[in-house]
Amino acid sequence: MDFHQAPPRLTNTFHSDPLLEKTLKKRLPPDVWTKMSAHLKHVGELAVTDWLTWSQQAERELPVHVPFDPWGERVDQIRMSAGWTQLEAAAATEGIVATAYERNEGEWSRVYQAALLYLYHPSSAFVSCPLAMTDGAARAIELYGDDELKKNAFKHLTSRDPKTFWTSGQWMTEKIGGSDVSGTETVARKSSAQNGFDWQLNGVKWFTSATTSQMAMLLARPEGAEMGSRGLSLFYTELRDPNQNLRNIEILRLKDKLGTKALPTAELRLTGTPARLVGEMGGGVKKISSLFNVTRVYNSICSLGQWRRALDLAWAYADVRVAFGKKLKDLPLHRITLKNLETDFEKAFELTFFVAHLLGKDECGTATEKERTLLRAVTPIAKLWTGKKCVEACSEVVESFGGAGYIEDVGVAKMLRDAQVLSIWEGTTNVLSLDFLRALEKEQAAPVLAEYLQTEGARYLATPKGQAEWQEVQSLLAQGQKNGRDYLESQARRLSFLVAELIAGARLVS
Ligand code: MFK
Repeated sequence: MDFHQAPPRLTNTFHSDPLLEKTLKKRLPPDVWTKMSAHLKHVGELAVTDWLTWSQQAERELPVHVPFDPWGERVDQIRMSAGWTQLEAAAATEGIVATAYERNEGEWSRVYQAALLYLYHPSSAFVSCPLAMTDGAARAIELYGDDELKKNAFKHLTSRDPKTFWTSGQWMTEKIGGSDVSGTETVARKSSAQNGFDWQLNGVKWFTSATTSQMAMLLARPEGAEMGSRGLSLFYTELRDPNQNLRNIEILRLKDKLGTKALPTAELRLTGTPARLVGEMGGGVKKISSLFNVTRVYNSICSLGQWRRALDLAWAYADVRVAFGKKLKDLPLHRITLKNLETDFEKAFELTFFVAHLLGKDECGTATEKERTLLRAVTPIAKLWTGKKCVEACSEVVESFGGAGYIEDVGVAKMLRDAQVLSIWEGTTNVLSLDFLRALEKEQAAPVLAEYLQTEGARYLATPKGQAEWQEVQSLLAQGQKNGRDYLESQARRLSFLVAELIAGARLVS
């Protein structure tokens, strides 16, 4: 009889994840954990049933750009699958963004949200991307928006009702630069409109993820403003009029990407697009950093979720695949290979949920000055470390399936392609390493990190690994002082990785 391989099967991803329960139960107040765990069980079930089905549909029925109607009228529609739409609605219903702003769990609200997102992301076909920008936009409005934005857009972004829920885009990248936005060519011209949208934008935005969103936050240079990034301001626009026609925006094309194919990423031309200024004129990069610091936390959580799913599949396969007379999970080298990925995963988990808690404390006003500095410094290193490690883990998981891993319809090859974006968007590994240096220099984060490690992390620093990492950090900083800025920059990635390992190690043994 023909041999048929049993496929790897997923079960409720809350129940199959003892680390999630163990870690959060240890750290959270019992009443918060009781409420949260009931919700997470429900969400863990959705992740292997409806959400999985919808995400598979969204991956099969990819976005289509329809530039013209049959009669030559420019329409610029993006057709999305029903699966994508259902996943967006589910995100609203489960409160994936709302949880962070209702703040019913006080400073733990972001941890609650992080756990929801962690379970949602791997079955979301990257609807998690618009959610990240939606959340970031809500934060930027909370900090800088006027009453109108707070009364209107903010309510939509944080709604639990799919009918009123909006997602937001974040348009920074232009042809001239993605990491370096100083050359931004989009120009904002004052208009005489009386409805608050008293600016018109002209320019091309080169990568705009989730172009189906209802609104966007973007950078543009008001006419006459200085060149360089200091001359940029933050703007808000609503993409469509009440008839669902784009407001002076042309969709030039959808991007043909390595992964995240279900996510509509487009090039846009703005041709007098009506916009509102957010906050005072100028300081656009500073203002939008409140948005991208949130999306960077999302990126860490989604890296973690993606990594967990890859490992779940690898273990499930190791449980059904037999080679050399044993299940793969009983082959010592196979087993240790997967276990090593779990060790790094535990560290990434600790680091990510630590950042989520700091963010929640900051937003609820319970963070101390030192905790705010820690948040500023740890956000970029958590993002860069989890993003990079997730790619490594997904690659290893593809290999753990042998030749089957390389075959498209098995599904893990897609996970590797998708993972690659996690170390690129929202700041590449190098850009974030330099952002970590920015935090050390501008916010004087080094003594705060040192104090944290020497107190909360004392047990880890006493281990040979912790000691070696700490000594190397001190030596790099000392050499940086001696050899100058270029040297320090050349070591920024190493420094960031070491500090990520140190904080994660400290959390793991605390
Ligand atoms: C699944 C998860 C989903 C994730 C969603 C994905 C959707 C992706 C779609 C995208 O939009 S991807 C594009 C994202 N683009 C980036 O992340 C930009 C990457 N480049 C950087 O981060 C550069 O470092 C930066 C653009 C910020 C450099 O700009 P500048 O103007 O040359 O930096 P400068 O002069 O050092 O900083 C200007 C101000 O911002 C300073 O404040 P002051 O005005 O008070 O002096 C900085 O301190 C502040 N600043 C910069 N980065 C900051 C920050 N403040 C807080 N946090 C930060 N991270």
